[in-house]
Amino acid sequence: NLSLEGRTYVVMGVANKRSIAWGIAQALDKAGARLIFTYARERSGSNIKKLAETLENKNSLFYQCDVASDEDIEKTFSAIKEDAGVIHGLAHCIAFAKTEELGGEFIKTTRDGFLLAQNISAYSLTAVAKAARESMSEGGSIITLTYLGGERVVRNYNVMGAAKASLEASVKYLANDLGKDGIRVNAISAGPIKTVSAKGISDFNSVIKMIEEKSPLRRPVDQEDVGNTALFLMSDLSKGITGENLHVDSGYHIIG
Ligand code: 0WD
Repeated sequence: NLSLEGRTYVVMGVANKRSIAWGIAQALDKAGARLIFTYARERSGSNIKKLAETLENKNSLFYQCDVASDEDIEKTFSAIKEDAGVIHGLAHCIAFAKTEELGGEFIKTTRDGFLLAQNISAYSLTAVAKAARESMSEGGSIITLTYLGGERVVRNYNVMGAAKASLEASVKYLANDLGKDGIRVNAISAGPIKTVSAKGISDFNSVIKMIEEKSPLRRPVDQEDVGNTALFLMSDLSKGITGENLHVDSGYHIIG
């Protein structure tokens, strides 16, 4: 069933109440899960602590973790192991690229900008999966967030498209490695949602307009849509699914 009673999940990447990660946290909380939040910036940390007061389960834990640092990841996950014991899943909702590389021609991407986007937005999944595995002795579910721009050319998505392609391939390799431990790894490919990160993409409003006009459901998705799908992927109802890229995008990806 969909109940996550007695289970613990790590949610990485809540910056504020509009973050997709917050939609995921709310869905997992409603299902009875205990939550562990990690954040990069102090400011996000104080936002999350305030937001967490609105959750039904008041036993959340909080850790600062910059996924660019192996030391941070190691420290965070050993603290989590010590403080929370066994964990049952992890939601990786983290991405970063330089704003100036999210518009115009992809060919102008710099080496530094390319590597930065790959480091924070793609490699970090493998790094945190490796660390989280140590606490996932009962098996579980890891999810990450991706976007159609990793499969196709989406105007302005550029360097982040290359990072999402790498992230999506990582999901498959990680799913293969971790399957024998009863750990599933999947991606949710979300349609465009207005968040702080989305503001970095040039001409984001016209992307939303396109969804309203062309997607089968004729509406953009929201944090709740993604949160509920994350709940399904964290629960045993999805126990036969791994290495999958599940589109939560009003069906937009099937339109030519
Ligand atoms: O339309 C959208 N918003 C979509 C987003 C459509 C499809 C996918 N996604 C993806 C994003 O690419 C990302 O992977 O969903 C994920 C979450 O995105 P979001 O909810 O749009 O983003 P936002 O609310 O801005 O949070 C992203 C967070 C950062 O926020 P702050 O403001 O604290 O930097 O990513 C985290 C951080 O919390 N982050 C980091 N976390 C740890 N270490 C790092 C880092 N180095 N860099 C960014």
